[in-house]
Amino acid sequence: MTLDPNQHLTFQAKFVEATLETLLADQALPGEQVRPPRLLAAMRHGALNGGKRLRPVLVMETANLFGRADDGVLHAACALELIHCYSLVHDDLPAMDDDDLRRGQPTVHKAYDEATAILAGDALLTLAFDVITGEAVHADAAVRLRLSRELARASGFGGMAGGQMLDLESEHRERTEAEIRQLQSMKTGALLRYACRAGAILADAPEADIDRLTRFGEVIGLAFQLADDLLDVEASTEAMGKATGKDAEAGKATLVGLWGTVRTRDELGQLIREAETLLAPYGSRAAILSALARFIVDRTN
Ligand code: GRG
Repeated sequence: MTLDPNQHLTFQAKFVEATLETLLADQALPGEQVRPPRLLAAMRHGALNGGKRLRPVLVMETANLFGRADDGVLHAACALELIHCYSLVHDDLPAMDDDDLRRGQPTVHKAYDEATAILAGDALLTLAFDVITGEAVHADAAVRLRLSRELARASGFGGMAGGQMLDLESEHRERTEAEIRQLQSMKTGALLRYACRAGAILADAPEADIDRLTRFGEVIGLAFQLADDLLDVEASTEAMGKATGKDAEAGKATLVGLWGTVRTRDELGQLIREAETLLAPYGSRAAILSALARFIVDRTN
């Protein structure tokens, strides 16, 4: 195992890809009738197109911190990635961000059509709940129920989808720092928070550790968003594999817009220090998680 977070992500992402492949096979499961080829192809386009797999790898590494690494963890991790992929497919639609490029490739509605992209997003979202409730995820049905409910709340109207609503309402409108923090902690932060929390729950960690990892997820969630806002201002479309400069174009208030890049980098430094303090009790066992937190801040796409 390597401590280079980039290489480690690439290594772990292969397991995520392989599991997503099997989940998105053309064979219908019991209770399903057929998986229509065009819908399946669009779902595969949205999910198997080279994402960094940061969220599932966070689930895997958090579970690993408490001694669990198996196929059930991988399935839970993939459930979260399916939700993330659905959100990107819908976010790219003309009615939302109207993007032609995602992960360096045509967005799903460009490669297929809008109706197919809407259905592909719906079906990825639904599949996530099929996967997270699978018996392999945890032997105890009560834990599977907890993970499922928390996933619904992280991604639904009080989480990611709600954050997207608040973000859409932000266009060409003044927002206070507290309002921006709130919408970002819902839109982007909720899934990253869930990733770290779910890993600890999957591994039956004590509640105090689940709380500690939840705070770690919140801290890296905010760091992820600040880094993303900086990249939107400073990085090229080629480096990002998607259009940049979109926030300013849409007149969206961001923390980088409020603070400027110098203060934003300073805040990022403080968040990384807090993340490291949270991981300190786990010593070298948390080296990968700590490296991933740094990667989030230093990433270039
Ligand atoms: C449509 C319900 C609904 C929600 C959309 C997350 C989101 C809400 C929209 C994405 C818009 C966006 C670009 C937000 C910035 C942060 C973000 C989620 C970036 C993409 O995540 P990465 O960098 O992407 O982890 P990869 O491609 O590596 O998976």
